[in-house]
Amino acid sequence: MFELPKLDYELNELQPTFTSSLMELHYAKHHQTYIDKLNSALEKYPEYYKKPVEYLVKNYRELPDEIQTPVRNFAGGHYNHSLFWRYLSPNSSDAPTGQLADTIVEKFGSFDDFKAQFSQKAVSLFGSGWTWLLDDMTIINTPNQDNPISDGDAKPLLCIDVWEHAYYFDYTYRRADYVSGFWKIVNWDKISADYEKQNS
Ligand code: MN3
Repeated sequence: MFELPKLDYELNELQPTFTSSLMELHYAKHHQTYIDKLNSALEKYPEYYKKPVEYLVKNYRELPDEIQTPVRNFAGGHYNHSLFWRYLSPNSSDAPTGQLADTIVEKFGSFDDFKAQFSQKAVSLFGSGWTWLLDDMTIINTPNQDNPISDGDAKPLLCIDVWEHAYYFDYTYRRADYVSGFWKIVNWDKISADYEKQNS
């Protein structure tokens, strides 16, 4: 059975970007619901409880027909949120370091230009979905709970949840303000280390 991952921080530690109430709703309610629905979708196929969620997201098209769509949505929801929480920190460093910092400058011109492009992509996403920075230095949007690993070899380095449930409680319709706040809690130390590991 899949379980809610523990966070590296308390629900009140991402303020002021996220209030504790929003974190409680998003983590303990929305994320938990994706996990509950994934577990119930797999009831007839308990062998998949033992697989890493990443495997299910990557290979959902190979699964029995009747569970492909629920796995796409609910394993996707579980995995995407697990990545999102992992990329955040109350002790955010302002910018990436090392190899990732160099690659971002090479590809986007500057870290600020990267942030502007990523923000623009997130603010302009229509409907519900996610914005991603992938390790091939592309910035893409995916709809609903889709994850880029289902459709290619590039791996996520950073993502932002742009479903309304991710910000409406704190920001109402002001998605751009949410995206600005997001930059204050990005765990660049962890993301920079991930990148070094993937490229070593
Ligand atoms: Mn969400």
